[in-house]
Amino acid sequence: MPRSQTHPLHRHETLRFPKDFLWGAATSSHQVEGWNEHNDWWEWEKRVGSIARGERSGRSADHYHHYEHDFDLAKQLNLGAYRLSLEWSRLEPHKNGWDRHEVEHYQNVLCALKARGFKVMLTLMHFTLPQWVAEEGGWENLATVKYFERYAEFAVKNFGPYVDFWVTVNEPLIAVTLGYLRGRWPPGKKSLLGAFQTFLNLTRAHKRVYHLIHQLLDKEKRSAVMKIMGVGGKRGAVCVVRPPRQVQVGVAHNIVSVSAYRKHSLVDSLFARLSDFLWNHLFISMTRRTHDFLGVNYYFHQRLKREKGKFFRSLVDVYREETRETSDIGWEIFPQGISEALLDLSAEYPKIPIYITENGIATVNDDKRSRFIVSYIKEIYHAIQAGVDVRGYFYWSLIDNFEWEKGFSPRFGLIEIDYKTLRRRVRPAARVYAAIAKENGLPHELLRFIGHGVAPTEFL
Ligand code: IFM
Repeated sequence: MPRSQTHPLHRHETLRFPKDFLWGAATSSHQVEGWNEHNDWWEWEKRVGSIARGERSGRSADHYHHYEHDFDLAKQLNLGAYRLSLEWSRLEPHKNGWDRHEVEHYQNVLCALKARGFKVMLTLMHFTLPQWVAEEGGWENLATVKYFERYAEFAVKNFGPYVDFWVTVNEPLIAVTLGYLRGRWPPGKKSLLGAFQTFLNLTRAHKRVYHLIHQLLDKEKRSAVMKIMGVGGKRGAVCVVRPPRQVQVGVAHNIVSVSAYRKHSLVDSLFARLSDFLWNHLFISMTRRTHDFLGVNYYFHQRLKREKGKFFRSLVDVYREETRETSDIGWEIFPQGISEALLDLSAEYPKIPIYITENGIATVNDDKRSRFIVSYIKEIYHAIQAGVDVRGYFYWSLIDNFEWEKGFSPRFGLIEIDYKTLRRRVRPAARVYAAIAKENGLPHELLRFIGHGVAPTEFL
């Protein structure tokens, strides 16, 4: 259907999203908490040349101590959902050595979210592993799947009732590619075999933990878990927790919109299809029937071109159209890619609801961030109008954070962190996003500005 029929932009209306659509933001433990001394990244950061400018995560945004303030700010921005990750290495810093103090910390964090009325999406593994797991071979080792299951069970028993959505693993293919093919992330390998084993073990881990969470939390079982936690008793009284009616488990999958660099080249098209299959579909099809929702982390649009003698590089290297705007870290801004990716996913998995578990931009230019937010959300609106069942959007990230090997300079946050003073400052683009969340849609006034190169922030 032509867009003009479905989206009457000329009618000066808000482009409304479905009722109950979730507007949220996301973070991950290692990137914001500070002092995650017991994980593999902490060790990795000590190596010369591993992180830009020799930076280390250190105290980061010290979210560990500022979480209440950060959640207050998220609330002021009208957000209704929050995605965060547990740091496994805090909970189990040594093999079988669970840390009760950290359990209490995360209970307080989750309680603080619930007390402010947020829907909670909790990720179990957002790239980092406890150092002891890494020393035993990390994801290449089949035993890690068992350790991960044990940790997941511990998490469900201690945090179950606070959680609305469980994400088992964040971006499994990024972990495989950067850690085992490119050697840029821990464990710093370039090994096809290692990549393959890691990929298989991540699929196993997801599947097992999916079933485990359902076994422990599906209605008929969960009273036992609630009892263990004492919800409704002393601890439960601190924040009233009403466990979700239905437990929902999925992954946060890095989805790439892929096209051929040379439109009429059959070889480029074949490469694009293969790359699309590997990036977007392989993991989901190997873990079929273990996704209550599809979590989509969307950042990349790739144009692929085959280069002679470089089979693998041809599958992953990106060719940009020089004229396109990019973020501060060179990622192309290509809003229509997100609607294309959503349409494609929904055609393949029509019955599974989708949450955008991450989408955001690294920039110090907040006009650009505002236009980014409006234009990507507008594309999501188009996808919904075309029938895609998208139920939520989590901007990455609530606050500035440690961007892995790129260190602290990429600024993704709705809220700026001054790393010297730890002061928080709400960026203008956050106000744009807050207006969208408040309206549950895109007010026409905001739409007028994108496309004219004028910042919506001027309007607000
Ligand atoms: O910061 C990361 C996050 O950890 C995973 N998804 C992509 C983000 C931006 O690179």
